[in-house]
Amino acid sequence: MIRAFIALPLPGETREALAMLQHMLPLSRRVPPENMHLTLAFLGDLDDETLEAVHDGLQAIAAPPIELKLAGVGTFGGDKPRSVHAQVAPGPELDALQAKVARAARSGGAQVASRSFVPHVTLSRERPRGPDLMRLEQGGAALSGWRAPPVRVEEFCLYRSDLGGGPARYTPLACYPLTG
Ligand code: 2AM
Repeated sequence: MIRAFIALPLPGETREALAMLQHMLPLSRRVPPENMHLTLAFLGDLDDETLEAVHDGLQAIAAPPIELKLAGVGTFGGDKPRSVHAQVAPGPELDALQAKVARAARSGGAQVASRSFVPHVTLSRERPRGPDLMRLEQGGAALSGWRAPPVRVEEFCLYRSDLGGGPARYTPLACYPLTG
């Protein structure tokens, strides 16, 4: 079985801007910049046949490039945040791409959660506590005006995720051009 997900890769300049943002916040266990991405669909463990069917579906997607605007800092988990992320401005092209990707993955036999899509780039998956949480709230508020230079992303990729022993390792299995 292969643990897989579909994401937009981020250009180096965006990952550098995000790494600087990480250092302005009281984060532990930062996501390494080379691992940063914008998840479109998490697929979980797939057998080879399903992976192949998902790949075929993704190859057939026609969609335009995405103009990504990263702006502001957020957390998931309400009063007890469990992760910290850079927010991504929502947009119709991004929503449409995510819907196509999720549909293709489901048609291929993968189970994709149907919860609503909140585009983001995870900066830390550690639960911030006590003083760190307070500093994060203050820092996050102070950085609500944070922006990365807008970028154009011209492909999306199917990734394999290997966990265990330190940070996850993400390997692109295939990338698909956004030229539609
Ligand atoms: P994230 O973008 O919020 O960090 C690869 O593991 C990506 O898939 C991660 O970036 C993570 O989302 C997402 N992911 C991992 N496990 C998940 C799960 N159980 N449900 C939904 N998304 C998950």
